[in-house]
Amino acid sequence: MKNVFLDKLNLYILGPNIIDCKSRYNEIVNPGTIITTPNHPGNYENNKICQVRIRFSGRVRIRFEKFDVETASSCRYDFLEVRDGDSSTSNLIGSKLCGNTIPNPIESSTSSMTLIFHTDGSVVRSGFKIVTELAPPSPTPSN
Ligand SMILES: [Ca+2]
Repeated sequence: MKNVFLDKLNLYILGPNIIDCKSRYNEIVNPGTIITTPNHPGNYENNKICQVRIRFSGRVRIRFEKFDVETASSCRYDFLEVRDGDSSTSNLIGSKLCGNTIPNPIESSTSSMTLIFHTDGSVVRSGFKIVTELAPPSPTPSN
């Protein structure tokens, strides 16, 4: 399996990158870096705010390989936020993510993306495993 091989290769070269739960938060600059929640595939911990910034030479795409985050309406307990830029206040892409359905890949509009993972005081799951990729350039608008 080509993807399995590449993932293993990247894991070997770059190492897994665990989303950082205390500031100053990590920054990822190498496409192919894998990001997981702490202790994945074991459960994450309660009461954490974790964050990582991804900054590439072009647009960022994240692809979810594993995703299991406490399910709640409006994802009000545990959630992952994907922000379109280099900070936790950049525009949110889509809505907060939770539950156990693998989300579709997400792309940034510029060369950076920020992930924020938040957990509340009870119920933990195995979290996520994300592969970072360089997205193709945006199609030029036609007019
Ligand atoms: Ca929880």
